[in-house]
Amino acid sequence: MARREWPLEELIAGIRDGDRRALARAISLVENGDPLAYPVVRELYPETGRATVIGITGPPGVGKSSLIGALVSHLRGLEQTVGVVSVDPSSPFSRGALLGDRIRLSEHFLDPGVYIRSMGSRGHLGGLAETTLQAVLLLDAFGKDVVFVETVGAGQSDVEVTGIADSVLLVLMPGSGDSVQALKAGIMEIPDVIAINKMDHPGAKTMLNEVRSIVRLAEAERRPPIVLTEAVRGENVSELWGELERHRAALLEDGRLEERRRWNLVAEVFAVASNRAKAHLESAVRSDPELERLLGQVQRRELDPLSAVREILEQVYRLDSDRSGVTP
Ligand SMILES: Nc1nc2c(ncn2[C@@H]2O[C@H](COP(=O)(O)OP(=O)(O)OP(=O)(O)O)[C@@H](O)[C@H]2O)c(=O)[nH]1
Ligand SMILES: [Mg+2]
Repeated sequence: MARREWPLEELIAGIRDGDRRALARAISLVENGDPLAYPVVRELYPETGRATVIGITGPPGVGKSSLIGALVSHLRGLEQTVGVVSVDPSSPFSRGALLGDRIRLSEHFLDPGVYIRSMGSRGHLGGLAETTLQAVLLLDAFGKDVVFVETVGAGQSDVEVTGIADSVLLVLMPGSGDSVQALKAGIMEIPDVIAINKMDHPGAKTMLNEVRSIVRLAEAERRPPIVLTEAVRGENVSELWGELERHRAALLEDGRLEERRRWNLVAEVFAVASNRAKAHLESAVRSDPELERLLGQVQRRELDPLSAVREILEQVYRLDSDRSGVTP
């Protein structure tokens, strides 16, 4: 089948009019790092900010996609439209994630009120933060009421991906001991809501108690509710949605939602800019034999690391690093 070429104006109008093919095309542009994606998002950006964005993170295989599937069914029952972006930070390609999600979310693929997309990070200077941000903005402009962003909780990348969310849901299951330790040690940020999925497994109650004891250490107002769920049978899914709604309503009530969103957007700009700056810096150094040579000198201990940093920043950005505070 020949791919239809979209003139820019048509692509933008298509998204405004709820044309799924236009949305799919625009998200592909975003995923491929195609410069054509910029004017599309730029035009639509003033129309965004209406969707409820929920980040869903957690270790591999705990049932994040299954739980999203169950939440989607629940929301469709409430006549809400939904977008889902699944991001796989471990893979530059979306194929692996796509296969799993095809199965987990299969009943929703044909529903015109639901748009599901799995994404990798292929060809992206701005990294996953950029791909996700742009995709979420497109789904928002498209008019989805709720947008879920799924990512495997793997430290930095999941923060990058869920940074745009109004609420963050952490999914665990019996046996997610490493995540419990990470929460305890403060390595993993305390989420807004926690689901302990696979409550049909033995050990769910023990897990609940363990997580409870950690959550109790947080300040009272930051203590997330914990819900036991069984995604495959939809058990406690409406309760889980209730907690997510309550979290959002509480934020909305005292103006913290606006504050959080403003803060999130600034953080996104910094995240994407930092990723791009890093990619730019690396390629600038790698393509300049003189700067490459500095790296070799550092490796042979002929030049100290900070002198190399100063030289590189001076050459690449004309930065006087002594005055910019870049080096001590
Ligand atoms: N017994 C049981 N199995 C579940 C439950 N929820 C999900 N599963 C199963 O757990 C497996 C992983 O589910 P997924 O939804 O793909 O998990 P995920 O967290 O999205 O996985 P990744 O995206 O690969 O990290 C699948 O075989 C599901 O059928 C549950 O509540 N109980
Ligand atoms: Mg998944």
